[in-house]
Amino acid sequence: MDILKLILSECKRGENPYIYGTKKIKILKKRILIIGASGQLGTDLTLQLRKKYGNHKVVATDIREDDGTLSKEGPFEVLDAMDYEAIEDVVIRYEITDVYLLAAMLSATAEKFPMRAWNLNMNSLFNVLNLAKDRKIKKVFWPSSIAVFGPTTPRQNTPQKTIMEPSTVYGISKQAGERWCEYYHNKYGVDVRSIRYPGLISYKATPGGGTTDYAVDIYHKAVKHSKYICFLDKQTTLPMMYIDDAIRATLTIMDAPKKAIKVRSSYNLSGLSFNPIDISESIKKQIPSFEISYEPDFRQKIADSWPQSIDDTDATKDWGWKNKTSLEEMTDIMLKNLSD
Ligand code: AKB
Repeated sequence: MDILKLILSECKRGENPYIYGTKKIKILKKRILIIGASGQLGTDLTLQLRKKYGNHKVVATDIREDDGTLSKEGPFEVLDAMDYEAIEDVVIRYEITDVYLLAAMLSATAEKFPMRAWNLNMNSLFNVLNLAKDRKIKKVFWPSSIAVFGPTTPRQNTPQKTIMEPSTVYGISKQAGERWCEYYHNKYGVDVRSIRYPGLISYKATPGGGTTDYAVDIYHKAVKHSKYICFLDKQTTLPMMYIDDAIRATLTIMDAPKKAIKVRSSYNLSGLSFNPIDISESIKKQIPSFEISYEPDFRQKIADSWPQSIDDTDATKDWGWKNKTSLEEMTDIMLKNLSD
């Protein structure tokens, strides 16, 4: 795009720095790289960041080719999160300032491939932290998870700081990642920000390999077959969140002034807490014929080691976090969009 057109389009979106001051200069200079953009969180986050900053400013990348969802409106590249040189090359070519590292192996798959999970989850993080340490990028977002907690953690209203003895490969990698994020911030001044996501529920992209995935799958099966066989038991209460809230949290923490971010490991984030009975009851209100049955598998043990609800006082205090979407509202949105 030539520079005149760029400035004109940015004027229309209220982003012209000459009119709107120095904060807007920062926005104009911002160029974002998303690694692992085709996953569940990445898809919605890429679309939202492009809406906010402009399509051409958000470079989506993934280990797999895109099906058109992300490459239609903006730049897309195939990129391996484990390949430092390849990431550095994209950073230089696109003059990237902020990196969102979303590539990871989630809890259920990681139990099957422990070493692959550890290598992917840790090496990708080091690649991005080292780019920031060498001042090749300015800001990093890295997602942590409720999986950092374990069977010895208090399960109700789990505090920000508490016993953390994760019993899954994924949880161990996320906890180690949190320690490294804090270390890189304290030692090298790296501006890294992180959230401990609960299970995320969305309709644009499906999750892959997680323990909380049932809460997405259930909506797909409800719409298609009016029944669902759940791989977790009926009373398994877990922290969850609708994707719009998770994206809003991500944009808010990344926009917050540096000094507001007091936690440089990762913030607790609370949204909803429900079990398979609760979600099936909310579906039944709209699809009365819906039936659920239970066949718990190895994922039950993972779920049983995680908290049931989360205390997110620090996120509220430091950068104004508040969840919005209720279970009933989420069911409404999910069923409507999956039926279209
Ligand atoms: C998983 O189930 O592994 C993820 C998570 C809670 O981080 N959704």
